[in-house]
Amino acid sequence: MTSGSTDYRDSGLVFPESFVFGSATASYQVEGAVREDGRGQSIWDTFSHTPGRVLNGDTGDVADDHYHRVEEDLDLMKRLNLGAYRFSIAWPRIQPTGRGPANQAGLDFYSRLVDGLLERGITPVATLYHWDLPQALEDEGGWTNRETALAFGEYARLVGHALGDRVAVWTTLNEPWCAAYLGYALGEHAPGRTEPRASFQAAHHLNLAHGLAVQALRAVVTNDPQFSVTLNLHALRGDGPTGAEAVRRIDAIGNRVFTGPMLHGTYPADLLEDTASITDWSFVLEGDTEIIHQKLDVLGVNYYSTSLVRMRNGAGDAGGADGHGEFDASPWPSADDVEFLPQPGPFTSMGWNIEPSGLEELLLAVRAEFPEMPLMVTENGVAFEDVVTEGERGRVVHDDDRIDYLRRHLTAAHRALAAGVDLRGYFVWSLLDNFEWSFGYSMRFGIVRVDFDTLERIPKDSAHWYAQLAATRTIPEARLG
Ligand code: IFM
Repeated sequence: MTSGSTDYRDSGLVFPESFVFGSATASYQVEGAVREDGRGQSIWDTFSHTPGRVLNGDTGDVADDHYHRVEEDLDLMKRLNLGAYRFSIAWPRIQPTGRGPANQAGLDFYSRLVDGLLERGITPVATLYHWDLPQALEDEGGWTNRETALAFGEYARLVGHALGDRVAVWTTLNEPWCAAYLGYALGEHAPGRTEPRASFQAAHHLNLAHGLAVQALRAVVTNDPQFSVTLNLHALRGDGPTGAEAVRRIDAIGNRVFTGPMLHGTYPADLLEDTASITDWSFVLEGDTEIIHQKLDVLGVNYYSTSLVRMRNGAGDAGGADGHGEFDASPWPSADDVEFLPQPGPFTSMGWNIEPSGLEELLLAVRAEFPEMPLMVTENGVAFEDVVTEGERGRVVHDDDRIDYLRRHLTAAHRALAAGVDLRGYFVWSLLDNFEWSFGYSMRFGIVRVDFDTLERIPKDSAHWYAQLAATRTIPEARLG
């Protein structure tokens, strides 16, 4: 495992007083209770109940049953010394069909959650969209339909009105890259569509939804919150003489398609050129980029691994002239001529390479492009095959590999801080083992194990380790059982 140069300690490092240590989850991944208290159907209900879409036919019907166990989970967060909790709000709990008046029971659930956090001294960080689009909106085109962005603005207003006196940080979208490209181009995520042109339309409407949501929230909140978005920015490395061109191409489709309009107020010219064979971007209407370009207080960055890219030998036209069906479905529409190379291990259970220095590189790169923007690592964590053993005081999980992963990544974050990055916090993904999208319950990212038969929570060793870090702001020396 590498973590950059070796002259930097990876334990005993102290984070600044104001640095926030939190943990994150998302509604569909943990809540369950999908048919309760007026919740409508989401695209993930439909997708997970469609045979063949999710490993083992798993669904989020029960998940971690967090909806019913919220008090227990809040107490757990307190015991783990979390300074902040990043959760997402299920749009279909608030508006079962994505339109119309708010469902009070849905608002009440999140209101209780926010109050419970505040009572325990934990800062609420709320995400409006972590992929559970109301199915009724998908039936009208989903994110390919501009109306969805407008509806999102209204949803933001309703939520902001109810919780806008207590939420400290509002995040509009989580990882719009996944929503647009995994959902509408690769088809591995809900709604499972494989339409390259539609995925760019979805990306734009997600951007527009972000801008409209910030505007709506700003108009109704009564406290003084921070506004943000969370992006899974791709940490790209180029291989060989064509590496730089390949990095530019993927950076445009994967990163700058979002940061361009959100933070610079314009779509990058090279993105529009690269994708011209698929779309003319005529769905970007006059005034849209002004709406998308809202002042943000902090940018959320999710980081898990790096990608190594180069141009394919003798590559032809990218993505096919009409953008339909000439190539296998890909999450990189218009970039079939870019090759993603295998990377050296070690790997996580997801098959992702473990490369902590990529986090440092990414934070430095974001700082270089947006020097004034405070940053937060809103997700970082790892799925490994945990082993449960019987300890003196019950069942335990000695997940030294996860502790090692977290320690190395926190060290990388600390290096970025030391290099002058305005990094405000770190959220471990995830608080609980949960529904890992198309992998179902086969991937365990939690620092707390969930027994999916009994729903019992078992803090893993990494949870104790993280609790010590959160309490002392100092990277602990060794594993704590
Ligand atoms: O579980 C997901 C999360 O929902 C979004 N970011 C990546 C995580 C791990 O795949």
